[in-house]
Amino acid sequence: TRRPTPEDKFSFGLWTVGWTGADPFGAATRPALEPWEYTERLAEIGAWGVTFHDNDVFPFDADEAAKDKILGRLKEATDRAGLVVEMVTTNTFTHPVFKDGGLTSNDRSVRRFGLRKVLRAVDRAAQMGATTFVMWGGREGSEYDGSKDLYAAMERYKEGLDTVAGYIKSQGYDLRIGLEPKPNEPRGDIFLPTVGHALGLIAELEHGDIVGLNPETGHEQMAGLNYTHALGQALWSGKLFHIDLNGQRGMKYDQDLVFGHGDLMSAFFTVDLLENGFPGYPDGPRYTGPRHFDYKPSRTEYMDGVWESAKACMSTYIMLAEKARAFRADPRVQEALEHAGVPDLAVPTLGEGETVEQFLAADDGFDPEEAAKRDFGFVRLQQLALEHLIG
Ligand code: 3MF
Ligand code: MG
Ligand code: MG
Ligand code: MG
Repeated sequence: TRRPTPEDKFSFGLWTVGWTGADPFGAATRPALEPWEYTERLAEIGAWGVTFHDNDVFPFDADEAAKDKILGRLKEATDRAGLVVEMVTTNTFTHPVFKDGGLTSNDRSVRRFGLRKVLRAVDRAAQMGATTFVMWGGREGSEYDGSKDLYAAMERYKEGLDTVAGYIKSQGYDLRIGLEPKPNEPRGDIFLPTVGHALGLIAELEHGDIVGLNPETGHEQMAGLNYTHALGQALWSGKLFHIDLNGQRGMKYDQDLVFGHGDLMSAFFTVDLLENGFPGYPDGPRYTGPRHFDYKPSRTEYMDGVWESAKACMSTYIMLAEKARAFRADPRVQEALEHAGVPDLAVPTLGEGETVEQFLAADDGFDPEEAAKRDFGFVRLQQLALEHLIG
């Protein structure tokens, strides 16, 4: 595979390569490096950007002077390495104070503290030149349904998001918010469990125009859902602001495997959508943002494995992009797509100017028994995709 270049727009969370392997059952298996040590290496292996949580780089209790110092040093390092800080996010899940949530804790004093923490991180995101501010509400949720007034929880979530989005506008920051849905873990059930739920809440916001999504591969798949479909609907809604690519094998804990090391066929069509867009809409919505990885180098690996796994994410993406291009260009595939009726789905069901009355009165001479005999050839199409994928 060719080497990644900045044009690929690959980016990594500092918490990904920076994960030391500490999990609920075991201690860290690797040392922690300084933030600038990670950024230097990421630039060397061909990344274009980095992202971080406030507390990936400065401690929870850092004062403003300490934040200035550490962020200044990080900015220097990323500038020197030619890296973009494309996204910044807030950690409202690690500290015990957030055990019942940040924006939706039952404790109002915690909500006020949490919202301030988010707003301060927004300032820092703008200062670092980020254009996306991700909000993953990992502790917003419950284990026990009696513990939450679900109406109030949505009210508070909306209040929190509108406050943050309104603040971004009032400060004139060039930032958009990306909500990151996840069905569960660490809470038994997390609010905004899927892309669809998040789209529903965004539609109710006052400042929803700058609020969109940051869907993660594994998060949708943990709920048994189709990540590519989630991306498709978010794009259609004009809400695909950012992505978290990784790998997940089935409905279990959040595995954060290397991109492609989970459901490979699904990863192929994810990349196909990101690179080639919607086949019937060449001028339709396209995702042009960062190819951002939110994965974890497995705990079994030491430092070599950290960099090998980061390279693997990028090279998998590059290989899949090449294969997806070849798939779309293959005359056999074009023929199979025609046969499958894929282009026909882009044709409106009613005729141009056809009224519902005309439509009801029209006789199409349609024979459902004959139409039911159609062989769509979807399996052949899928097999061609598989041939390209493993060929
Ligand atoms: C958890 C996640 C998060 C989010 C991050 C915001 C720690 O499963 O995916 O990573 O991605 O908080 O980007
Ligand atoms: Mg995750
Ligand atoms: Mg994950
Ligand atoms: Mg994520």
